[in-house]
Amino acid sequence: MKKILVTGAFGQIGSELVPVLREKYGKENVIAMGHITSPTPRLEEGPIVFGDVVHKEDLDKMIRKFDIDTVYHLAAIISAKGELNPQIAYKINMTGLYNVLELAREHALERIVVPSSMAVFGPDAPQDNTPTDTILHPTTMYGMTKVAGELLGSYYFSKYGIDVRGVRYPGILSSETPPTAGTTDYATAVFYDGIRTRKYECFLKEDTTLPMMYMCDAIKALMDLAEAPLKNLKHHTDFNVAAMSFSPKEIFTELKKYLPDLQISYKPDYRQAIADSWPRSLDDSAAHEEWGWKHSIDLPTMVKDLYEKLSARLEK
Ligand code: AKB
Repeated sequence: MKKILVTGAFGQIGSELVPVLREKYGKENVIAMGHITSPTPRLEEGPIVFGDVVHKEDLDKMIRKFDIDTVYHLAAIISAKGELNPQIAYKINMTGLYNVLELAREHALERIVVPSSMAVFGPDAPQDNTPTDTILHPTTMYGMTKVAGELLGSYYFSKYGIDVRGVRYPGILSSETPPTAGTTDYATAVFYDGIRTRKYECFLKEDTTLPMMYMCDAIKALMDLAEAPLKNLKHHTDFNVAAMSFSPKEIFTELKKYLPDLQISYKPDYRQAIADSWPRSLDDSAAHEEWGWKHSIDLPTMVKDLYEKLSARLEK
């Protein structure tokens, strides 16, 4: 049975990935490692540990203690928070990944799964149906660390045979953790503010179309790639994955079906420039061809599910 360490486990993706991994591989075999934020109650149903990915010895201790063979390395500072503190983003994203890869080499780990992001693209890439293989000139520290991370992962594969894999996520919407640090987080924040106050001030312009995905598809993408036969993969660390694209206006219109008195105002801030540098839609044909990727959730289904889950929790 696999022994999996998940870094950044208390964050947006980790809080939902860990329970799914535990269902598949057994509760005791998936160790959730977090740092500053608190774990959700569901994470406490299995082993949780505290440690900082910037400190190699913290990771080393966990790998030895739990006899880890696979790491899902989620710990990262994402776009908006990264622009507020690029130095911290560089340290966590680069040193954290480097530590994980070096430990993978030292302990001959079986697999490293590390998400990348559409933030690897910048204004020089085609914005519609952006291909997996195209020019990567990001303008954010987050995007730069993700490009470097993809390349480092590929280097460790070709130089040391470490099986490093990753998908480039679009914006992800989810119900378990409140949105904080991303440029695409407006799409979840509107549910929180809308349900509580019936008002939301959006930090992007109404027509800013971005690629997005519901969390269950995001988890499926990472786990499907992690399980794909190595011989089928031509790419490793840099698969575009897509589900839907929408603008603020489009998702707000969908949400108004459930909250007809929702009032929206727009006050674009520094995050608008980040969004403007990203794709409007992604071509994920490489993921489809090499490991059979296909999303299942569309905009109306996602909005209904998110509204039902969050209104049940927030209106208590
Ligand atoms: C962000 O907005 O920074 C993230 C991402 C696209 O990686 N959701």
